[in-house]
Amino acid sequence: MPRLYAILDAESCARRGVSLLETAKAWRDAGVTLVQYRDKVASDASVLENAALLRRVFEGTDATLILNDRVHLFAASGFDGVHVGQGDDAVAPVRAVIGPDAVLGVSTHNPAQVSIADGLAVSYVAVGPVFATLTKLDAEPVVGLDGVALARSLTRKPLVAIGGIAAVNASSVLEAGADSVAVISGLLDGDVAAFLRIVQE
Ligand code: TZP
Ligand code: MG
Repeated sequence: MPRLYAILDAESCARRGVSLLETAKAWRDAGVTLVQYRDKVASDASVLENAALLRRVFEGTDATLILNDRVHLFAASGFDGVHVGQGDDAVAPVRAVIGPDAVLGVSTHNPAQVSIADGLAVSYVAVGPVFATLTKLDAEPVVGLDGVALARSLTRKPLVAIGGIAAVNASSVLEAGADSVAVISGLLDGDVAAFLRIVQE
């Protein structure tokens, strides 16, 4: 699994006045190979429209494209997988909808949720928020680096850490046991190429 899991969050882009597609192109050009498209507010039609444009941006690369929620749009999106949270559809029915080969990720926020996710048909387990974040206003309490290490001890599935991760702390998160760092603000407010270099060191 790539060490950088870039989350292209429509609201975060809009808040900064940057274009979703131009951001995607910059990430592609920098060598990002795992991208989640997250859009909590747009209509299904506009999510599908953006999904098609994003597919085109990454055409010819080996990038993996993941849709946040909107499981019902998975087939039409042409993406490689979906990511669901604890409050979203339960994992088993999602797996049934998307099929055995699609990537499926689930968010967890505490050890009990990690252990449960470990026994489910998910491709990876996300844990967080690791650090405080302004991106998700309803985020659960921070789990810290200790929470990442504990999650690591509870699952052998690929572990993705999320929440408040930036170039300055990404290495510590990987050292705590994460296979990959999922990042929203840290990529929009920083240098993507530099971020990639840091996590690949
Ligand atoms: N889930 C837990 S924290 C978070 C999500 C979606 C937001 C992460 O955003 P950022 O800007 O990388 O802290
Ligand atoms: Mg969700």
